[in-house]
Amino acid sequence: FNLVTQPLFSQKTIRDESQVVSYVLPDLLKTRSGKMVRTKRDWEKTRRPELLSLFSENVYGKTPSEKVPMRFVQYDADSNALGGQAIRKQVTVYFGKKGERSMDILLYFPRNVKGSVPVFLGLNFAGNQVVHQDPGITITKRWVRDGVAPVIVEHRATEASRGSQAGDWVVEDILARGYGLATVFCGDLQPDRPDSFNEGVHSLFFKEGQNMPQSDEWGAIGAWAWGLSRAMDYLETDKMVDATKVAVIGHSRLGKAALWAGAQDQRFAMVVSNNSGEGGAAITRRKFGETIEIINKAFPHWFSGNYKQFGGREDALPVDYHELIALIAPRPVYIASASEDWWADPKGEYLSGYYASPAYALYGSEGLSTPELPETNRPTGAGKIGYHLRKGGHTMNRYDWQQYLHFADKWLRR
Ligand code: GTR
Repeated sequence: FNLVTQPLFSQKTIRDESQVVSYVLPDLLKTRSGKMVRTKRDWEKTRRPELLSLFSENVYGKTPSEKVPMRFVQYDADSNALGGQAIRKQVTVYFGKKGERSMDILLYFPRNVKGSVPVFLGLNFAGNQVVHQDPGITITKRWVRDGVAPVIVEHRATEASRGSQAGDWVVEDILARGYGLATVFCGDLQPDRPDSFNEGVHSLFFKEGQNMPQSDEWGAIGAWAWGLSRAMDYLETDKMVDATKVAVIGHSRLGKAALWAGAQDQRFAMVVSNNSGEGGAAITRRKFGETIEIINKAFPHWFSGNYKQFGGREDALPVDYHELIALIAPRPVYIASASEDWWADPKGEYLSGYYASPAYALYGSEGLSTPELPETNRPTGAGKIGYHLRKGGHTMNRYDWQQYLHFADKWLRR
């Protein structure tokens, strides 16, 4: 299934490499005060926290640090799911003193594996029921954005939406390789529209009388990333999960959220960005495909208010997205693009991995060694940064998962 990713505005966008004008990236290893980072200690003490706050203040908005009360209620268990291949659980996580907000986590574990397993955790676009036909999955009753999945009627998921994005998740393949899968509907955290800040987790943190985030506070991507960390809080309590081996994954807008979650929360042992594009893995100074101006107009609620200042002024942004990838160091990160997905700027996604490599080098880890984009369907990266350019369009599919599982075998299993 392909999400529609056509430009919504007539603003000129670049879709031809020859039109990319030269740009200067912020120096990954130079602090704001002009000092060069030479050791992992400098990185961890100075530059990493500095980059995290620059991304918070200028891009995604600040994630609240206060803890909210949480309660986990498992309401479903099937030890013989998916024709006997899986154990399924569903857990509601209630947030707030009175459980004012909640999210449902759907979990599958391979039935034939003893002990705890590594898990892939990712948000989905239209309710947990889209990931598999399994009749046991609760269909979300929440508001769903138009265009993000088939068979959504008047913003509600229908019975026919069950399994409608199974091709993005390939649950059986994941289980067969000995991994578990955990997924949450992003709309449980914040519905994907600009006027929904009162309906999502933002409202748990609003001050008296507040109903919108301040310009330096988090947007929807921040809330989705926060939800991934709260799902991690749950995973740490589940004996079937090896919480030291959780890979956070996401496609497109939810790939942006996965990267931001992985950057902030070092409990995630691996991060996967599938076609995350602008505001995700892509170098924004290239202005290729989607730009800051376009994304802020189309999705004003995704980023902080402050990010709006950088529309058409990419060079003024104190960070670029290689620094987001670097925040994941030294943990393994996989970035994937698709050959027809020019809107997400495949080359810019690749380059952010390449330019993040010096942060990995501080740990003696290898990143990407050449600025040349590899050919289609030739996964690359012998070190902790993996990359492939899949042939085809903007989606996540079995080919992508095969590479992620392989990469996870290599880095999470050893
Ligand atoms: C597009 C948007 C992209 C990407 C995509 C998606 O419309 O321009 O940034 O996030 O949606 O989520 O599929």
